[in-house]
Amino acid sequence: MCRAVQGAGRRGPQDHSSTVTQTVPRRLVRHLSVLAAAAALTASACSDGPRPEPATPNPPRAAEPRRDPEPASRRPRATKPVRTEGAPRVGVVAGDLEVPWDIAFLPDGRALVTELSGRVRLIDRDRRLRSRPVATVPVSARGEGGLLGIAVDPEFARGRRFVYLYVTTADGMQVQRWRMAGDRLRLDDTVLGGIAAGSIHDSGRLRFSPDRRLYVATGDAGRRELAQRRGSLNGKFLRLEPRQYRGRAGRPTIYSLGHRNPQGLDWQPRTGRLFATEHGASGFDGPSGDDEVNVVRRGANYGWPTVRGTSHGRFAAPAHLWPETVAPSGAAFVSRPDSSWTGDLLVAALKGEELHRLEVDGARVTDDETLLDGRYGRMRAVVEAPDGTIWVTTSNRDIYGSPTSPSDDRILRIIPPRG
Ligand SMILES: [Ca+2]
Repeated sequence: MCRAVQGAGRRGPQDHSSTVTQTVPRRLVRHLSVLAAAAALTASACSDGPRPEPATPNPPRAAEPRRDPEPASRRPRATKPVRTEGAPRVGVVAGDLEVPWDIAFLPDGRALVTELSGRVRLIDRDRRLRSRPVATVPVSARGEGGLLGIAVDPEFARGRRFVYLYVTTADGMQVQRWRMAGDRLRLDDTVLGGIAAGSIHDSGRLRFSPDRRLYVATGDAGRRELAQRRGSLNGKFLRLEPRQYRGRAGRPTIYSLGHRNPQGLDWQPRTGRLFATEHGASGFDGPSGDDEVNVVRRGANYGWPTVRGTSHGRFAAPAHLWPETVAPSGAAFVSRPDSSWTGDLLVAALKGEELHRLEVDGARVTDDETLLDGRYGRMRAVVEAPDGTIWVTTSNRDIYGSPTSPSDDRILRIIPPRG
């Protein structure tokens, strides 16, 4: 049976084209490519079991990297990325997860996945989900909080076998360093604390920059005045040096301020610009809408809660704006070559229940294509796998969602189109 078709939820493939038509006024949507993607999704829907994979011109196993002692940033990427002809193809890597919040790949190609409830799961190189968690992290799973982001030490392959977790605790948000021994993670130390947690706006994303600093996004925790308060770590992008994240951070660098709830960040290939997504107001703290993509620069103030929308005055204005709420979460550039998506910024949208493919020219967003619209529900994380495929997590079992499939929540694997 085609479970994905049965469980497609609010917007099934049959009404996809009408959905696109209705949303054209608020989005720059490319009808043909979206419809082509919808057709491809329909074709692959019957493979929507626990971990089947649609046939692909390039067998993924053959394209996976070998074990390599070099850190990821220095590893020569000799293997060709997995690509497909025509429309993107979507498969399901894993299901029955508890709000998979973030994904980080180990140098050997295996993937670690955080679940909001506190479990860290391991997906083997053959994309099989281990049933036993590699760690169960004590969390304060209140509202939007819990076990959120994950990042692997850039020198993991050189013996720094550390994994960094972003956790909501009873004492606030913490960045914790865990050590991987065998297939288990053990708590090593708390790297960073002093970040207020709330039942909302905990951000939760952390990522290593190409120059191996650790960037930690923080939300306003529902107290919007914190974002402009320089003495607070909330509503900021924080930056940690290697000696800080491998020791104790002490006072992190406040890289930028004036953020409401940024949940996605990545660096543009070649230029090194930091792009980040941010949720706009949602009613109680202002009229709903005005979700942002920002180019985050050191020392800049992004304006929350003083300004919003396109008019940012003396504050740094967004590079892209969604006037109506899509709730952008994870973000990742397509960095591997040979795809028509290479260089684009992918953004996972929660309320929008879609993946946005933003075309970027320098620091400007020039186009916004909607993919997977409504097919799989809320989208939380998006990452580029070592083999060049795109992994996306759903978030239909969080406090705002409802399952679109009996196997929610799931991790999707998208094969980008050749280009
Ligand atoms: Ca702003």
